[in-house]
Amino acid sequence: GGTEGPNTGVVVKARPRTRKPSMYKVLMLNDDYTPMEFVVHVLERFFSKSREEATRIMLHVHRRGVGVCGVYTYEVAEHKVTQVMDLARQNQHPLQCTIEKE
Ligand code: TYC
Repeated sequence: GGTEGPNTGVVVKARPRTRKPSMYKVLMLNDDYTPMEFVVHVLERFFSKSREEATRIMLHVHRRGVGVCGVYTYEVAEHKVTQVMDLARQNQHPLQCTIEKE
């Protein structure tokens, strides 16, 4: 603050502390029917992954059952899930996506 001690004429700006938002993982779940190429497309389109990274994540989910697509604030994570589920439904794929707090 600028009010304590002898007045130096120096004004020190208050720096209000901000809170970091909670972050949320968007998880992709494996299933037996969604084509691998569709999952790669989803990861490229909605999670801005390169073809190589998207393929790596898809294969991880295929082998392990679940994988992280990305980490976002709640609103963004929720929007990603909605976009993925909408496109999957339109294409009649059972692909499931969910959110988990970090
Ligand atoms: N297991 C699917 C198949 O063999 C591929 C797949 C991968 C599906 C990842 C969903 O999140 C998924 N066609």
